[in-house]
Amino acid sequence: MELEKDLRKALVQQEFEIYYQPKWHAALNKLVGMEALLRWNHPTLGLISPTEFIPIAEETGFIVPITHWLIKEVCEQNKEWQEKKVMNIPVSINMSARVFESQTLHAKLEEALKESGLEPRYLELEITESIALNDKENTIQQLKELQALGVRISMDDFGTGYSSLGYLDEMPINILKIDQSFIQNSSKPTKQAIIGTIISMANHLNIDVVAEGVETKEQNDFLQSTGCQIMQGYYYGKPMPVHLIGDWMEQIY
Ligand code: G
Ligand code: G
Ligand code: MN
Ligand code: NA
Repeated sequence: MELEKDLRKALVQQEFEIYYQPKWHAALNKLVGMEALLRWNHPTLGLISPTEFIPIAEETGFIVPITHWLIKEVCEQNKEWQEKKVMNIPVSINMSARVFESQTLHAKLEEALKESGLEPRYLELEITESIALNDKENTIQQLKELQALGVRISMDDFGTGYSSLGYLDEMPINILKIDQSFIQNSSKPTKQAIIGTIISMANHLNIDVVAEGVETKEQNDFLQSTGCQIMQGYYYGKPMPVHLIGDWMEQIY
């Protein structure tokens, strides 16, 4: 397949770009994090969405070197933001199961942190519920080793997978991101009930909650009144390239 062939060369040809999407604390009214989201500037097809190329990268295994590159870039970028006093916040990276299972993740993280000089608490890993299903004990052990490095673990797209509520208690995670499908239907009483339950459970388990896909003031206000303070979504900011972040900050602060 054509895309697969091109994907093989994309890393060397420096066709990937990292966009960053803000996470905003509604009550404190300040930036509290960024999520790194991969973009592919294809030489002839233009900008290709990760929903198109991530599945191919996962099947072929290219996702492993791509993510290693991403980790290094994000650590360096975040360190630079700190040194230039642009911002002082954790940045998260999405982890495919394939990368998590590759057994090289721990070493790559350690290396990128050391070489960049970034403190580990400024790096977060977003995993999904699917990651843990195969071998739960092993997953728990691996997550603990990553946390021992000092990075924080976030459960992405929460509520869309197969995990039970008990799973949350067993998994060593620090942050839970409520999937945007709940947020975007949060005018519906049933979705409101689910969101409320997720937030209160997370609060009891001492897990931070982030709402994903917040697009409107109504959604923001409902989430805040239900006990969720950290918002991510178009209402606050879209994923953007590094050179546009300065403008966004001037406009929002
Ligand atoms: O930014 P959107 O930005 O279009 O991302 C689409 C999907 O691709 C999301 O599910 C997001 O988590 C995923 N994605 C974006 N960047 C990465 C990445 O670097 N690694 C992995 N595994 N998934 C990513
Ligand atoms: O799977 P993950 O949660 O990592 O993917 C995030 C995806 O959601 C990215 O594609 C990102 O561009 C998209 N996204 C972020 N905020 C919003 C939003 O407010 N509305 C919609 N529709 N998509 C969003
Ligand atoms: Mn994510
Ligand atoms: Na998500």
